Amino acid sequence: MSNINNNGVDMNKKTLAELSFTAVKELNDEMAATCSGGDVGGPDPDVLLFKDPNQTGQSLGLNSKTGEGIANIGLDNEGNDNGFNDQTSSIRILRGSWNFFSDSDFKGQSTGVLGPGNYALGANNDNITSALRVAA
Ligand SMILES: [Ca+2]
Ligand SMILES: [Ca+2]
Repeated sequence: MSNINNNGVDMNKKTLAELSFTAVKELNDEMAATCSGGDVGGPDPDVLLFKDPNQTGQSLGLNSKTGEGIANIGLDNEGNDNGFNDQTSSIRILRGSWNFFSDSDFKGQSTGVLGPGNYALGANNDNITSALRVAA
């Protein structure tokens, strides 16, 4: 008579993205202050952000160790505005599993965890401000 499984999670109502977001948010609350050690714009990126749909337009590479990320995508490694805040319309993930957020410091709306592949951003189009590498 119930859809609730042994973990108390109603799988018919929770999407994978929502479940992932909960786990990542807990990670964020503990680690965001010290884990923003990723790099933007370097060679051999783990992730490419594109300003236009379907992996076209100007791109920005991101690199990070697992458990760290880029707390403000709009700033380059010298702290200067790189023009990429709230501009991303598509993503290519080359390595790792990542979560992208609408606000700085891994807050706000989340895409959910995404592994290697090409993605459109849907509701988060022109909204992404931070990126966290959640798995290798
Ligand atoms: Ca765009
Ligand atoms: Ca934003």
